[in-house]
Amino acid sequence: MPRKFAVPILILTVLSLLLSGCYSIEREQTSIKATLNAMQDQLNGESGHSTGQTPSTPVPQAEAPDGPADVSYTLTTGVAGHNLVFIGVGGEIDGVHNPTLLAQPGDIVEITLVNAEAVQHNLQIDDFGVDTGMLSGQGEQQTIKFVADREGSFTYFCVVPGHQAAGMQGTLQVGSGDSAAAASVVKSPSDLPAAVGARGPQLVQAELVAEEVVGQLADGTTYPYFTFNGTVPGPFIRARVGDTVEITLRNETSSTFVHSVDLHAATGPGGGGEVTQVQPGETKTFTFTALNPGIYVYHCATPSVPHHIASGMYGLILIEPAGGLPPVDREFYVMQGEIYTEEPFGTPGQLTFSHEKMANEDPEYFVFNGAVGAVGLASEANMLQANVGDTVRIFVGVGGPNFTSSFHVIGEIFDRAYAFGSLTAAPLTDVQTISVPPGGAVMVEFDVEYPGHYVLVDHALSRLERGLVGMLHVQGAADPSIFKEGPANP
Ligand SMILES: [Cu+2]
Repeated sequence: MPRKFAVPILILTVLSLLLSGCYSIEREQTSIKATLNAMQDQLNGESGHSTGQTPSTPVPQAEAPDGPADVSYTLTTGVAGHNLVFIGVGGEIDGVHNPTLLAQPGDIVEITLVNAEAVQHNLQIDDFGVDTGMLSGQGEQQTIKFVADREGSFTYFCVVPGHQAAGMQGTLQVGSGDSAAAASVVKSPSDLPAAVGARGPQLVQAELVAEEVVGQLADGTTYPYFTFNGTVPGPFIRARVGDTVEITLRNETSSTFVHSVDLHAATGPGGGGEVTQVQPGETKTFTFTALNPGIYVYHCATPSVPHHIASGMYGLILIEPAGGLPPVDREFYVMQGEIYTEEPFGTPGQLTFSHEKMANEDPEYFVFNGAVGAVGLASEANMLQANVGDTVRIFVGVGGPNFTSSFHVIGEIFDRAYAFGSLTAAPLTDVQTISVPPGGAVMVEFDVEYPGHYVLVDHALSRLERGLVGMLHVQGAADPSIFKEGPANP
């Protein structure tokens, strides 16, 4: 009997460790450590300037153009936590880590790299055949000059082994500035399937696609997200108790990590996590019967699991009770998570994931639906909208991976709160704030009786200053018997 379970578990563990994110992370960390050690040696062990292992001979340039540059940028080298970065100097890129450099097709582009420490670095753009040559002395600098003769996104990076993986890379964007803007990963809180209602059990099929995308975390700030179907949270899956649910997980060919899915609504090994470890380019399918109604979290279950979750791989699956849920006027889908970056909150440019801060549960960002102010503050398109008199229902989940939400809507009271996602227990009534644990969800309902803006928060309000805020906008006539400014009897 134990043997029956031990084998698959062993296989799973080995597969997970060898083939998955863990492997990549370990490999990345090893190279970062090696890099840091090398830097340490160079800074401490050796004395002064005469020590560079590689002579700093400039590499011949690919026919530098004549004439003045149309755009010129200066970058210096630096360290951000455990990562190495290029840092912008002057102008709009000043202080920005791995800034996106902009040029128009045909521009003569000049990029100067200044070496900040007595450590080897270079900057090269393979697409244009240019390279600063290896810099090794502190303060040493070299300029490359070339014609950006075609439109597109091109990578600049440091060629020293391990440095690109450790973070030394950025984008040269030639042409339309629009495409330089990072993709939005924000899931609209209004994007939910229609209610299941009173139908009988049937087959429900859902396709999840693991996509690794650089997305906008805040204005001028991007983060390397892991997503289901390109958004955070992933798609809202909706079925009813007794349904046969067929889940297909495809991992994009462009992915660099293994991914998987564990649905808390599924009864079976790992909630599907064991049979869905998918390599890049691979697809796997499994089927479960929805035995218990409720509102459930699903998430990636590939080591390092908290890395995958913190990077955005979570969503909700609703299993409606027989007969469906009572109809309401508005339904919304909101999930909370934390993001752990090497760079402090508010740093512009492309940020990098910090395994150490994640392990220490010390996030830089807290977000609803994946990005700072995503739900209605950063973009009105994602605001929760309702009219006076509506009954509003919000499905609130916490992907986490670590922090419990004290979910609250400022200026409203939950008429009904379905704690812990149970839809069969009687709801709590007249609730101000409800706890939502990581890997848990709730359903709250309330009538909106008065117009205005109502702010969604985690009442652990320090998190508001780290990006965790949303907005419900209620339109309609103001009823002074409910609320008014001034004394009761003027
Ligand atoms: Cu994953």
